[in-house]
Amino acid sequence: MIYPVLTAEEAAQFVKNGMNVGVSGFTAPGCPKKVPAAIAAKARREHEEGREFKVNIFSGASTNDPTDGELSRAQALNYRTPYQSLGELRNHINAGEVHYNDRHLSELAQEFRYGYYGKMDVAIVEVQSITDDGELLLGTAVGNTPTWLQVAEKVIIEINDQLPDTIRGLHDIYVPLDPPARREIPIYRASDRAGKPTAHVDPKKVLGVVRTSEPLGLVSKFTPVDDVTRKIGENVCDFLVNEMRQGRMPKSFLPIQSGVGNIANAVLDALEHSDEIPPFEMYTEVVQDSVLKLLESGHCKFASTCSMTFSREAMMEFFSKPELHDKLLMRPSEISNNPEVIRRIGVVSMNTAIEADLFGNINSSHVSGTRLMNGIGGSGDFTRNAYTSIFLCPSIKKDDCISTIVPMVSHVDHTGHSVDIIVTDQGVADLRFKDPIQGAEEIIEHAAHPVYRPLLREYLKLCKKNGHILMNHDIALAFHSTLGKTGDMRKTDFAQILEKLA
Ligand code: 0RQ
Repeated sequence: MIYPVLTAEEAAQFVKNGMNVGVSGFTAPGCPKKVPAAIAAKARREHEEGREFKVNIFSGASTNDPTDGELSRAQALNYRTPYQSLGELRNHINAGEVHYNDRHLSELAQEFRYGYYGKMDVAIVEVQSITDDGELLLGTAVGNTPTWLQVAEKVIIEINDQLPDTIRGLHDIYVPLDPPARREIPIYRASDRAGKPTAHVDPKKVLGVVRTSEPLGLVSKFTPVDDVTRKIGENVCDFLVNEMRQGRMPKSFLPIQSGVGNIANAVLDALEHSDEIPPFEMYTEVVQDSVLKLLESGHCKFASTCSMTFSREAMMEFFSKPELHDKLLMRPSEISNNPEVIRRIGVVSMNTAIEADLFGNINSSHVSGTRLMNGIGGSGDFTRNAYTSIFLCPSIKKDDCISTIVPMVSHVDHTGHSVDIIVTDQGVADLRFKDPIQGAEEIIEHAAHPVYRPLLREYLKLCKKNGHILMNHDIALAFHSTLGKTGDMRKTDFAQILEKLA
């Protein structure tokens, strides 16, 4: 091997205060595991000696504890984009200590190539192997790595010896040309391969290789399906079956995008157990253990993804079953979440909302409109371009104190124009072929919890009928202000608020 072998500490010495640093991976899989923590340790030393040390981190999506965790604990993050989901980093962002820019995941790579962020100083990339002429076999996620390898001035490689040879062939690396030279992306089915099985880097840019031996996969956090999530899953399944019966969904079905977490698991579980949903493909950004089960049972014929977000056990199982390996491809986020492909192949999107309002607007990212939870992730990429866009959430939270259906969302991530269906444990609100007022009535009757329906109906009555959309500026956010003051949205008293203002 022509590249110098470095310790993580030696590699971290190349990273200086204020640098733009790209990291491989998408969610925890595929992220570098040793160098980011060594950068955090360097930051601590610099701070102790009274020197500034912060970096800007560009990733595929959320990362891992050595990256977002260690760097935020070391106060070493200045700017972070496009997504995060780690509690400690979230706290630093909400305290105003880290500049976080929540972006559509499909767009960051091209935005970097367009020059929006200046130069990328260093990329840190986990791989299975690298050849002397710069062919890289990537790990268990792709993220924005192919673009980082193109744009970064220098590259640090982590070779993880736990990544098996059998990962070869699971990647589809395709980077579009930029406008005005861009052509169509040649993917016409979820299973089409558009690019090459390996990524490439100019060997002259490689500062060195750090050898690691880090376990693959996540420590299991099994969240069992409960009564509420089971009901949401069943409602989604009934909706999709009806779409097929009505001829709005082809009998052969369409590819599915599904987010992460227990609601997504419950939906996939319901689809698996339906007698009427045929085997389907997935065109999605992350696959978790439930998808491995579907691939094994044949209910999922193929999964196109950006990341294998499997538990350790599921990861071992996947690599021990070569017969599954031609049923999965990992692509760069710019392709796994690509609007052109999503619209062409007719992806049915399913994402979880924090809250939805009576006009179909969705808040995916900011609790009570201010506190960042995670970010929009890929939900916007899929929602805006889906064949049918579905949002899912329990109708109430925290023992009835929170209604997820509110008069007006406290923060907007997806506007009602992009949202077709809202599913809760109460039912399915179908916003298609309705004007905003008809949509609001549909949402109250079919998605809101019965405890909150009278309040929501009262809100509509208190809106002045002076336009296309109903709105009462004085009480539109009263659910949220009441939650803030009393901890219980049920205590919302519209009449009292209006009386005080009168
Ligand atoms: O607070 O932790 O203090 O109890 O917010 O709520 O119900 O645990 O959230 O794990 O189901 O995730 C939307 C965040 C849902 C997720 C979201 C409070 C609640 C709790 C978290 P506590 P839950 P879930 C695919 C596409 C955006 C990204 C996306 C997400 C905490 O699905 O990040 O779609 N989505 N990506 O109590 C006040 C409300 C609230 C509320 C929740 N209405 N009002 N507080 N909370 N709703 C994946 C990728 O892109 C990788």
